[in-house]
This record gives sequence, structure tokens and C-alpha cells, in this order.
Amino acid sequence: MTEDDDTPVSGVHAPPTKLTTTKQRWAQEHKFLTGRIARPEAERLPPSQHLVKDWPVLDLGIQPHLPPFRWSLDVDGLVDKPMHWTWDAFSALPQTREVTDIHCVTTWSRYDNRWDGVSTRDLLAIVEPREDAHFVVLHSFDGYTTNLPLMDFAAPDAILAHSWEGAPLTREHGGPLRLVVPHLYFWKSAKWLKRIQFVASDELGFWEVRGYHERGDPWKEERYSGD
Ligand SMILES: Nc1nc2c(c(=O)[nH]1)N[C@H]1C(S)=C(S)[C@@H](COP(=O)(O)O)O[C@H]1N2
Ligand SMILES: [Mo]
Repeated sequence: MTEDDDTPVSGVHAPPTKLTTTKQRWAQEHKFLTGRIARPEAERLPPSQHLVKDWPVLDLGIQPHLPPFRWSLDVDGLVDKPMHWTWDAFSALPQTREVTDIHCVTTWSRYDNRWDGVSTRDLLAIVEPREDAHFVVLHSFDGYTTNLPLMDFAAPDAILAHSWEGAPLTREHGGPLRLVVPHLYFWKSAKWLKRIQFVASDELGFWEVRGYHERGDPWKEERYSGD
């Protein structure tokens, strides 16, 4: 037995050593973590947002019933190759998986949602937007619309999702197909997607004409028009 044995290893009274000081600094700096999880929490969670574990449902009070024979997707406007997809044809497109965070303007955020579907970049490669296409208007089966810049629609992790956590999207969450644009507030991610329209100048959607921001970047807190 030496005198040192009386010193609690992890006690608050243990004198700081070079090793413990360094390890504390690593923890603060998130050292050795790679990729997106290395970002400090303060940066992953946008300002004024709080984390939830469940997945709230937000809509206009209409949840359209869309069996495959009633569903189709039109892509039109300023594109060289307009498309009309049936469910079978759309399901045959190349598949992408994304794990992304949700940030709703009502201040809840939900981390690590696994989506399967078609990447917006793959869709853009098929329809070939013209040079004068700068904005996208999304039209949904419940009458909802929302608008966003083509650059945001074309984000590398934006996905036309048919599945969440390995199972088909439920009707309440926008099944059979919804858009997910992770880096914008979630109202831009249209559920029950019916039509994707490419336009030259911005056209405000349902929430955008009711005082919400035309772009909606959560890290800039672009909640309301004029923010
Ligand atoms: N078609 C449609 N898409 C929509 C909406 C809607 O009312 N109709 N609400 C938006 C809003 S305000 C949010 S926060 C998210 C909610 O998606 P969730 O119900 O899957 O959480 O969908 C967005 N997409
Ligand atoms: Mo929302």
C-alpha cells in the first residue's frame, strides 16, 4: 500500500494530471470524431430548436388516401424532358439512402432519420432543367404547395422519400412519397407529392403567402418573411 491508494481516481479532489487535463480538452474539442458528428451540438441543433424523440405530425387536416393506382408524379415547367411517373415506373428508379435531421419551424428537431427513395439529383439528371429554371414549386395531393430555390432542391442529401426507417412512409407522414430537404425547415418538405414544377422566378407556396420565409434556413432562423 502506498499513500496514493487513498486518492480516489475519479474524485473531484484528485489533482489534475497532464493526462486528465488533455483528455478533458479532447472531450471539449470532440477530438478524434470524424464527419458530421464532430460538429459541436450547438451547430447541429439550429438556434431556438429543441430535440424530440417521437415524430410529430403536422398538416392542414387532410391526409389523402393514395393507393398506387391513384398516385402519379408529374415533373414539368422549365425542363427539357417533362415526366409523368406511375408508381411502378417511379419505383424502378435508382435508389438512394440518406440519414438526416429534421428541423420544424415550430421548434422541434429530430435527429438521424433514415430515408430511402430517389435522390433529387438523379431526378434532375432525368428531367434536365433548362438554364432559366431557378425555383421549384412542389404541389401535393392535399392542395398544399411550397417553393424553394433549385439550388436547395438539388442539395446532395435531398431525397424523394418513400420509406422511413426501412418501412414505407405512413399516410400521416406523407406516404407514398414526400420530399425531404434536410437543410431547410421541414415545411419545405412536401408530403403526398403530386407535381414538381420548375419556374424562372419565385412563386410563394401555402405557408410562404401566410408570412413564412421564402427560403427557410434553420441556422439563419429564416422563419418568417423578412427575417
Ligand atoms: N402536403 C403537405 N406537405 C406538408 C405539410 C402539409 O400540410 N401538407 N406540412 C408541412 C409542415 S408545416 C411540416 S412541419 C412537415 C411535417 O411533416 P410530418 O407530419 O411528417 O412531421 O410537413 C410539411 N409538408
Ligand atoms: Mo411545420
